[in-house]
Amino acid sequence: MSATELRDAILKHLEYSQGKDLAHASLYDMRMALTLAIRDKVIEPWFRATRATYAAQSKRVYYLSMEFLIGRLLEDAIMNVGLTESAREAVLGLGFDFEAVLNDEPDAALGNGGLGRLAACFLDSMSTLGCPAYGYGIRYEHGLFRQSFGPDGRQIETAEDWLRQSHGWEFERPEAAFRIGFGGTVAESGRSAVWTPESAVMAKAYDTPIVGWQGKWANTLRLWGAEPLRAFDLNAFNKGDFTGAAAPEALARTISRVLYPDDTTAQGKELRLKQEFFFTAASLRDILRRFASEHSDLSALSSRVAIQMNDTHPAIAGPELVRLLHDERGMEFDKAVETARACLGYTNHTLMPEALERWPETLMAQVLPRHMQIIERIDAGHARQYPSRTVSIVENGEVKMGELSFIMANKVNGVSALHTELVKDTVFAELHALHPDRIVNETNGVTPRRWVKGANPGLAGLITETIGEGWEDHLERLVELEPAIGDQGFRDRFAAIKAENKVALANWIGTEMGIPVNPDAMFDVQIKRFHEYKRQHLNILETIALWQEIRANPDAGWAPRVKIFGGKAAPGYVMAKEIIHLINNVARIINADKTTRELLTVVYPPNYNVTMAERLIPASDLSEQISTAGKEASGTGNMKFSLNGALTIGTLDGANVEIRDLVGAENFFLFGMTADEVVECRKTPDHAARAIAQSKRLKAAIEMIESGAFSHGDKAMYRGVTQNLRTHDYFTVCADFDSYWDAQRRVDRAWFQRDDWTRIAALNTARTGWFSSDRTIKGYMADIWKVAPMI
Ligand code: Z15
Repeated sequence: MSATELRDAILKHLEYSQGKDLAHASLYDMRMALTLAIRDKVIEPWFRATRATYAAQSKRVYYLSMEFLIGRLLEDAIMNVGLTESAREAVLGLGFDFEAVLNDEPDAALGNGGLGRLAACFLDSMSTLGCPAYGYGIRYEHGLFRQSFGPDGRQIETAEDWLRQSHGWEFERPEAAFRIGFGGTVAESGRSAVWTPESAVMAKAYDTPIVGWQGKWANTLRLWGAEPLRAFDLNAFNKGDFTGAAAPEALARTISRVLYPDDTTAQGKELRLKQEFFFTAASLRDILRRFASEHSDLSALSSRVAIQMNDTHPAIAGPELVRLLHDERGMEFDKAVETARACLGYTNHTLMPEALERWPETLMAQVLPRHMQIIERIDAGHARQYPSRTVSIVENGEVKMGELSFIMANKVNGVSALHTELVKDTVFAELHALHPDRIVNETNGVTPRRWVKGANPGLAGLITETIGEGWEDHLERLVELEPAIGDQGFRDRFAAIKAENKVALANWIGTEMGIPVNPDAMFDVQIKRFHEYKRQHLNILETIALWQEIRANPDAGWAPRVKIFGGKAAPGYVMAKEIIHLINNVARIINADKTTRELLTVVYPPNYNVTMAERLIPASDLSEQISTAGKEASGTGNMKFSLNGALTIGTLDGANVEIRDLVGAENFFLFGMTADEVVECRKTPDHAARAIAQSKRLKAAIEMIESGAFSHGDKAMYRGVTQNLRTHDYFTVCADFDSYWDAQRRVDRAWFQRDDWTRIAALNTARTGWFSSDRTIKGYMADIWKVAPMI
């Protein structure tokens, strides 16, 4: 499509979809008109893909996820249908700034962090590979909260409102609606049971087409919105009860109202359980309806249907599918369990006990009485089949969703090599011994379309010039860059692109935050959710220690640094919020110190999201991946940084291990204890006190916080953080501090060998093509789903 044709399409949508002429079009009108014109281009491959799948009666993948952290869609879609140049020209020709039009789109923030972003990268890769697939989730009215900082530096949360404007990408499907019940009673009737729910809502489908690279294939993301069975109680209204008349509506809509803002911590809230059942049950009904339109023999279900449970959030899929097959379709119970298991896969994303979902048996029995019975029967069946087993699904009055998912899945996967081994050795050791072929590894990946080509067009251009076209969907080809890295000319180009990205980021920080930053300084970046295990406090302690040393010894050859933080804390996570507060106040004090101004700046832009990540990562020199070993299941930000030519300082945790193997140990700043050593260390009750006593820098940094230096003299302000470090320090910040400090000084030294730094940065890009989510999805297709690509 030429720029003129696209221009005509935009004008048509301006007029007929937005009801505006060009003279009166707002930025929003232009963005919507462009969105609809691009959406039109996606329809053709979307229909083609759907028809091809039906014609071949192919097995389909159903990816069930509570979260899809998509970000913006427009730029990505334009890139995938190959219209970037035409779109820029057309929009410019109509008198609008192309970047401003793209920036007008709100992020679709229907997720918290890594798990949700992974689901979004998987959608992109499934469409790129021609894997017939549906993403299923919830159409939250409010995505992840917006973060701002109060004048004192505390996190403030406000409701996010992405659906205030029309969405543009989605199609409402009023005909695809299912009634989803809750509560009520169960009546035995012969061999099965009849569940009569006490209340019910409608799940209505909203479809967004997800187009793959070069528009060869498109899949559907189907999100469910909750609606009342009857919108309005006219009787109540006629009696003058206006609030009561609208009550059924408000109640039903609550279910899809808001994303729970917790990442890697489970909140045992009834509404959350209802959300989980709501979208899982609607999706299963949709899947069975689609199957029944093509086949009649339900025992063949698993040859046509692969359902992936993204964490335990959709774990009720096991019992619900058994209920649908047994209670509602008359399949014998054990066969229903077998059939369901043959369809289901379960991805585990964490070993941390606080993230593993458990529901009180009483709550489960109250919200889903029939499912509770089925769960107990599954549990008893497993016990009968494996008499030696000691694990069970229901234990101490709780339903353990991890065990349920494991037992109801035919494959269970971890998300990095290390994590998968730990899954086998720790949380699921006994179940692994009983089912030794069930656990497989699928190391996470990221889509290179969004995270390299879209976010870093300069680097993408250099890659294409050097190794030719076609690397975007064959990212392993990045190794072909390696010979070029020996050329001074290539390295200079690589360095110049990084420098340009840094200037752009420095300008953005200047305008957004009013903080001047030197684009020639090292950009040292830690962006991720705030959690103690991710150890942002280790980073800020090192920052304080560094500041002190620079003041004491200004000419010791410090590498000038800009420390950049980004990320949100769950609103109820007191310790994480205290760390945010601390970082903001350390930044305030350090940035005001004129004597260190040239060498150290701390910036923490509020409201980190996918769009901000796209801005920060291409401009980063150093990637902070400093979690306590054994705690970060994989990490995916770590992969984005490496691909964009940042060097990593990190622990042997999650996918860091695989990154280091690929880029070479000599090109990775390793520090800290291993996962085994962390476990050992905790056996010494005063490990933290000992570490503090042994490290004058750590001691001084903690004491400085305790002196009130960052809290206007208030010595108690950060006691939550400092006391925890001194007495408990489960995440071994203190024990790893000196090792981290030393690694940072190795980073300083490396920074001054600038050409060698560039060489290593380019090696990071060249050697990490394996982290494309295309490789990950090929693994899922071959090992778990047994689905063949259609293109
Ligand atoms: C989440 O974002 C992750 C794990 C969870 O259990 C929950 Cl509830 C949310 C993250 C992991 O922390 C991260 O290491 C991993 O890369 C990501 O999932 C995707 O697998």
